[in-house]
Amino acid sequence: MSDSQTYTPPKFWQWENQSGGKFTNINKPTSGPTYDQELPVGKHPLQLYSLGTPNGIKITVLLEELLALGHEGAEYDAFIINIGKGAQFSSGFVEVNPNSKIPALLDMSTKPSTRVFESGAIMLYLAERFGALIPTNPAEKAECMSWFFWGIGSSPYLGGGFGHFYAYAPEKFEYPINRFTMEVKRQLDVLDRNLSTRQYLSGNMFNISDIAVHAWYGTLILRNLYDASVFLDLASYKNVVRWAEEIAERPAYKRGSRVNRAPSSDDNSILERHDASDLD
Ligand SMILES: N[C@@H](CCC(=O)N[C@@H](CS)C(=O)NCC(=O)O)C(=O)O
Repeated sequence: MSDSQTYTPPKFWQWENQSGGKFTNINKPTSGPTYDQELPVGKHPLQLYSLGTPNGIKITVLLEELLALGHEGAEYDAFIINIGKGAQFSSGFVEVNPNSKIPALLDMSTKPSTRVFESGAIMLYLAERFGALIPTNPAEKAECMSWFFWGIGSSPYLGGGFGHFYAYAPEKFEYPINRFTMEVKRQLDVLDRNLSTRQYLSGNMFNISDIAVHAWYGTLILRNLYDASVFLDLASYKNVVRWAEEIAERPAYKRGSRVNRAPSSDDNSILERHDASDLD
C-alpha cells in the first residue's frame, strides 16, 4: 500500500479488493443484496435488526427507556446482524435498510409494516410515536434537536475518522490521526463546556439527545473504545465523564447496552432479546 507521502491518485479510481484494515472483507463500493435470505420475525410489535455497537445501542437503550416509562408498545425483538460475516447484505435486511448498515427497525404494529433505517431516524420515529423523551415546548425541542443532530453529524468523525485510522487502518498514518484526533478533542471540549452548566445536553431534561450522544462519547469514556483513553486524555473532560457515568447508572442504559452483544465472562450481555425476562 502506498503511503501518504508518495501516493498520487490515479486519473480513474478502481477498487482494490484487499486494501487492508479491519473491515477490508466487508467494505465494497457497491450496494444491494449479495444473497437471498428472509429476516426472522418475532412476536413483538417492534422488530430490531442490529448489533451492540454504539449505533446499535442507541436504539436498545431508547427502547428500554420507553418500556421503563410504561410504553408497552415498545416491546421488541432484537435479532443480531453479524456485520463481520456480511449479514447486512441479505435480501431481507436490504429490504429494511437499502444502506446495509445496522440498526434497522420494522414496526409491525402499523398496516402495512413501517421500515425505518438510520439510527437517528429510528430514534425520532420512536420518540414521536410514543410522545416520550422529546420535549413538546418548541424552544426546548429546538435545543434537544440541536444536540441530537450534533451527535448524529459529529460521531462519524469519532468512529469513521478517528477510530478507523487510530485502531483499524492497516498502518498508522500521522496525517489522518492528527486530523481526526484534533476534531474529536474539539468535540469533547464542546460537550464539556455545555455540560459545565447543565445536567443533561439540552438542559435539565434527559432526552433522546443524551441517548444518541452518549452511545458514542459515553462509550468512548466508559468502555475505553479504541483503547484511546490516555491518547485522548479523556479524564480531563470532567463534565463529560460526570454525565457519562450518571447516564450509565440508569437501569434502562444497563439493560439496553447489553443487547446484541456476545456475552463474556465479565459481562452479562445477550446475543438476542425476545422477552423482557431475557435481561432480568
Ligand atoms: N448512519 C448510520 C451508520 C450505521 C453504521 O455505520 N453501522 C455500522 C455498525 S456501527 C454497520 O452496520 N457497518 C456495516 C458495514 O459497513 O457494512 C446510522 O446512524 O444508522
